[in-house]
Amino acid sequence: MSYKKILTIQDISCVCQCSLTISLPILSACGMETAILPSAVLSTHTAGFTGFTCHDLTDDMPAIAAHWKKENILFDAIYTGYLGSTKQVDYVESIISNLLKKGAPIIVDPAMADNGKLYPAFDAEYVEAMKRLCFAADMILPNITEACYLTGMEYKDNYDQKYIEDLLGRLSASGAKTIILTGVSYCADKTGVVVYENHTYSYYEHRKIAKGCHGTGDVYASAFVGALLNGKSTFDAARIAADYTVSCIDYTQGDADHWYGVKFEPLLGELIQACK
Ligand code: PXL
Repeated sequence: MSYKKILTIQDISCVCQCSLTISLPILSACGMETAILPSAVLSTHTAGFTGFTCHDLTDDMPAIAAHWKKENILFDAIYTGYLGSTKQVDYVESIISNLLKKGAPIIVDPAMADNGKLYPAFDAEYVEAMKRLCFAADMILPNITEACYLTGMEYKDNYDQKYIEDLLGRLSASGAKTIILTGVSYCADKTGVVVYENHTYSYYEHRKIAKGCHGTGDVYASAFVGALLNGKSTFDAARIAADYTVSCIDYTQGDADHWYGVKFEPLLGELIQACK
């Protein structure tokens, strides 16, 4: 594999394992030069903590991007996650136009909602901006809640294959290209991911661990990008990322003090091996 330089744009939540504190180590472990553009600095993530601090970095983004442009810095891929504001989506679009090598994949995790609800920081205007970004991307990794916000379809806890195909059909009709839909579960003890590529669906089903964990969407997306840029097919990257995420949840389970994230670091060797 050639040495690639990827840019990832998401927040820094200083403690609690999410966004950049997950993506940077995972992408580096997968063998990539990993450049970061922090969208905001928070004391912790916003899911489960109260009183967290948040310093929005929106206004710093244009100057950072302008400096990179002046230095002729170009990236082989871009992967965006949790962004701090609607305006940031505009800046991300400008970075996509100006700082990517020709043909560089644009991978977007909408990272805005889960379990039927938007995260506290976001509103309808943000959803509209995220639609633009997702439908311009080469690959998106929504969960079912995010796919519902992107399409206007009703969110359901219980659904069948037809519902999932409708969701994917609507995403595709709106402009989505390759879609990796996460958290698709047709029975109590299994879940999985549907890969929609070139009008074909494939499903990778795996064990479901009863208790949900914070940060697993970021572990999944980062591992997916790492495997993909190591030359794996979309389906294989989706499978490798799922297996790694399940291992991380398994490894964390049973430690009540570690409710805020998953212990992904001790298992990086497994991911590196799978990417070979
Ligand atoms: O893992 C997604 C995420 C990233 N960053 C922040 C979050 C969340 C989810 O709640 O709050 C700040």
